[in-house]
Amino acid sequence: MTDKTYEPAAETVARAHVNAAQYEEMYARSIKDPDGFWGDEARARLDWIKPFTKVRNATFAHPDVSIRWFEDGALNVCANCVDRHLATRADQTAILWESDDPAVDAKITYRQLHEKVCRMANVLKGQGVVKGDRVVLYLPMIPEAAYAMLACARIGAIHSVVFAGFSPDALANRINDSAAKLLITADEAPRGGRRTALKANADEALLHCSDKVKCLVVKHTGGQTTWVDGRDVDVKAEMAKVSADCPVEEMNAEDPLFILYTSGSTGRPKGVVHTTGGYLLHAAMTHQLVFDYHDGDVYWCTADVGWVTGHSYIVYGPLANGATTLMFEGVPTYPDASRFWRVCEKHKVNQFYTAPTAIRALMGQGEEFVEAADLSSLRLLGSVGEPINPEAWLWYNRVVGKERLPIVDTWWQTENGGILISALPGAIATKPGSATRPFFGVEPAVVDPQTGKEIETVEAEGVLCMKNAWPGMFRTVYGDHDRYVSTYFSDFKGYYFSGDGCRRDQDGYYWITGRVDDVINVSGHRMGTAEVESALVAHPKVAEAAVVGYPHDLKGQGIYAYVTLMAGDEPSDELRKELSDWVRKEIGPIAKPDLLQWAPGLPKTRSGKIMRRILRKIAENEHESLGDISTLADPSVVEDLIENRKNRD
Ligand code: 6R9
Repeated sequence: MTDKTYEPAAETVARAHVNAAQYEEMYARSIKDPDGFWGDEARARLDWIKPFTKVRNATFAHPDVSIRWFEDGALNVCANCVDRHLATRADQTAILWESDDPAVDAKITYRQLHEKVCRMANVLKGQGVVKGDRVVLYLPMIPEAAYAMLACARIGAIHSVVFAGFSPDALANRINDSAAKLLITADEAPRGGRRTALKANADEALLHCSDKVKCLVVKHTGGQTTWVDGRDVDVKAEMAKVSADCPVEEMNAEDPLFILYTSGSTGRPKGVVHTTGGYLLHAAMTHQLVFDYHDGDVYWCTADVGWVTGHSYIVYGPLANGATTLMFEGVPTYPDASRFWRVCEKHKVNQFYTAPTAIRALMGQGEEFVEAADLSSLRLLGSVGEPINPEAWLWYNRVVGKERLPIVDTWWQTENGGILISALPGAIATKPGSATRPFFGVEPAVVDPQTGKEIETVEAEGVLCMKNAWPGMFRTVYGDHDRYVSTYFSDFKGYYFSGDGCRRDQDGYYWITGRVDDVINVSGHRMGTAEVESALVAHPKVAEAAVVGYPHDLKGQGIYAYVTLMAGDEPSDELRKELSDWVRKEIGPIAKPDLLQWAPGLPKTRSGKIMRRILRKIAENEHESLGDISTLADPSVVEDLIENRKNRD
């Protein structure tokens, strides 16, 4: 079933920016002559303040990894996303905002966007923010989130967006790690008819930060908040007072644009650093070609700006292309499961980009919610965040796409900046569950994890690596370049290691099989098992904890926690709830264990290493195939874990 190939429809091919022959030709050039290829693209797609003379200066060679693109060029991201469109499309909608409340929406034209961004930039300057300073954003999905990102870019400040679902502790860690000067938040974040008290969370976070950190507050719902005089600033009121003119800062192509924290297999989340020129080029080009965006289209990516998808495909890519980008504050199931489709109908959406977890959730609600809406404006469907299972793909294709729309399953990561493997709608036939083929300039390698050698045959199975630098890739881990090198460039020397497993089929198509490290993907959100473990062991009653993923019908993967209590503490349902709430408080609701098993002991090797392979098998209810357990220090603990396992599906 999954090997069936879907050829693009004739109308898709006719409209597409790139057809099959052009894809082959452009791809070949991008690999053979990357300097020529990317130099041309960068000149054609971006406005430069100072033209570059050098395209690429990059090496993956261990341990001196260093990546630079267009390094002697200068430009400004905000000027490229806003100012340069004023001459031709000042009155076109830039941001189409759909509130959580289905009765409320707003259209912000490029002219208005320019004014708002300049005002916001002047407010930041007024607070002493200068080029190179870090600014943390903790905001709902409101236009002010885009204004704030672009305002930072305009004056050369580095933004770090923290997903509004993260806890005060997680927020404080990110403010402190990046030594941010300022936090921008809102009173409340409405989602699905409920409100999260963002400002109250921010207040709590700021107790753990330097008292020099200022807090700009967007009064969005008007909900009650406490106010700290001298620290808190009403942004909208300040924006009304300051000038609507703000010059753009000339930025070197390699100056940082933003930091985005993401989970890895060890330790605290890493601050992934993206820079100016290469990132914007990659975001803009992939947005145009992968989604086949044309002038006048209405494009909707349902991600949150707290994740990289929101950065590249709600804000930077679309706005660089002068697009109309839809920004949605709500959730797919509020007021009911037809919301996505109602929004597509209401705003005549042409490209719709969402995550498999949302598709699976909506699949379960029944087709009538989709049928109720007129989806005739749609021309393309996209998927991102996790492998899309063929059932979800086929439903998306049949029920939403009416078997006439191309589906682009886009594989990429926070670290990558933009899409690396995906179909181009008019050029590449699709297969349900495969991300298909690499984007221009992207050279994947399937590497044998045992030998570390690249598998050269077309059909291959192993771990997914990249052989060469692409413009949008991250340049470092904030404040810790050694961690950059050791996490991504050391296991397989000479390659970028993605952390994903994959298979390449006889047609050269890539099938991503999921993470091979201790990262789990819960509803498209990346979570390090180590992060959840360290939250659990921080609880005074927990002696030890081990966390693994297990297959979950809706979320893709669920969080399964094994917990050993301190001597003298007894398991109880109250304690189970207490631990769950504890993790929620430490990290955020997305990290709450779905299943929590009391473990009198954990399976360990004689050297004391937890055998996660065994814990994963038990969590997956695959305890029949545990493999060799004779090397365990105490094999009897396994019996108890199997007997009391929580997943019996
Ligand atoms: C953009 C984004 C990255 C991880 C990645 C992989 C998984 C993302 C996927 C996919 C299969 C796809 N992933 N897209 N797996 N097919 N189309 O999601 O970034 O949050 O950093 O997650 O997500 O496992 O390694 P990020």
